[in-house]
Amino acid sequence: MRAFIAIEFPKDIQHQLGNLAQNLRSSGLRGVRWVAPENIHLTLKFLGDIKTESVQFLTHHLPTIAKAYSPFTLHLHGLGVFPGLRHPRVLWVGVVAPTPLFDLQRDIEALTQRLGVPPENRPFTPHVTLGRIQADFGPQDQALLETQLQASTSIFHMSLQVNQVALFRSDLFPTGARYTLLFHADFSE
Ligand code: 2AM
Repeated sequence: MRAFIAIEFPKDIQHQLGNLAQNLRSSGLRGVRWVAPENIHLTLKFLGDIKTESVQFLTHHLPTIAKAYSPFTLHLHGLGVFPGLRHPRVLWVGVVAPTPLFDLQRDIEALTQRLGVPPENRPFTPHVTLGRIQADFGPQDQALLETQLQASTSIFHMSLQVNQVALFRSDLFPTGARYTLLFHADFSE
């Protein structure tokens, strides 16, 4: 099954981020495949296709990793694009995170390497994907996006408390991906 490890977002944050995407859409930005609000999350590790035994391994080991952490706060602030404004592919909301998020991601990376999941070849850059740029994204959209990115640092700021990490299954459909929560692994209180 196709799976990934992520920080699940509360409904109200997903809703606010969905509204943010809706505002960008209403400003006339076209050529973006928007992430459905209920799918908005922070990816820690994309696993690709994994076996049922690997899910069992994660069910056993992820809680041990999670227990070593205490709850922390994430701040969501500003918009950006990967890999850069000249050829944007992913439109994201920035994440300002404390050191434990990076430690957690590193621990998860080490755990999943034991399953044979290939390591990331780029440093972890926490972000929340809002939309993916499509082939019909034109020069007008490019100009509009540039303006929106410049304005974005002052338009919103959200915070959320993180106290668990989750394994999700991802099923791909012509209408888009559907994510199913497999389990949460809780931090220590
Ligand atoms: P993203 O948040 O950086 O876009 C679930 O599919 C998540 O896994 C996506 O939100 C995406 O993270 C990440 N993902 C999907 N396909 C991927 C791939 N081929 N390589 C790396 N990460 C991927």
